[in-house]
Amino acid sequence: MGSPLLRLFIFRGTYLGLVGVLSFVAWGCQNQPTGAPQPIPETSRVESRTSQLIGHIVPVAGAPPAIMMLRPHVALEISLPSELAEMDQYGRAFFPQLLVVKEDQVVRFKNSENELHNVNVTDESGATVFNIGMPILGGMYDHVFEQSGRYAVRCNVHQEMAATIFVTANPFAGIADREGRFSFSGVPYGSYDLIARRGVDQIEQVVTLDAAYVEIQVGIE
Ligand SMILES: [Cu+2]
Repeated sequence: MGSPLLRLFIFRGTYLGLVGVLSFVAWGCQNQPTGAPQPIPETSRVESRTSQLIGHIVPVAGAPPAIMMLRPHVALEISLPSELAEMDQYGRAFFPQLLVVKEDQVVRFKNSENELHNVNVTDESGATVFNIGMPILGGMYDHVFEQSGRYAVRCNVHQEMAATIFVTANPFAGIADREGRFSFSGVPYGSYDLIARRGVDQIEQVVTLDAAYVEIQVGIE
């Protein structure tokens, strides 16, 4: 009994089940502690040469969050993030109010509410980069910032609407959270300047990444 098609399904099901068991056993074996050091396969060796940096910077009450960056001491081939960076408008506010992007990364501006806004972006000298109207409920505009720097974002219809876009050439950049915690993963081993920037204040310290996890406290020796 059973059609050829049904038999095929049964066969494939058994086969996949067997593969599942075999790979589970192999995974289990890899995790057994062994007496002598085993040679590491080439692929694992490459993966193990990246580090996760976990850090903390003392938060300052009332100050903007710290922008954290890693500047490598040797040139690194790190590709741009594939996802779009987004700055939305709703509740008569920009979200997020601080956006950190890489040079040449696409930034998408959106208007998600039933209220007319504009997006007026100026550079550090006060020169207008662009100023566009944003149609209600789905207005959208993409822009690529080619120059590092700090850009002010405003809506001229609502004076209370303001945000900042920070553009950097550093391959690793992000924002510390409310408690001052930050982390970077997949960072190639090596030495870096860790840069912390809050408003126009900036501090730098050298970090050496030579282990899978490295912890750092910024600004306190
Ligand atoms: Cu507005």
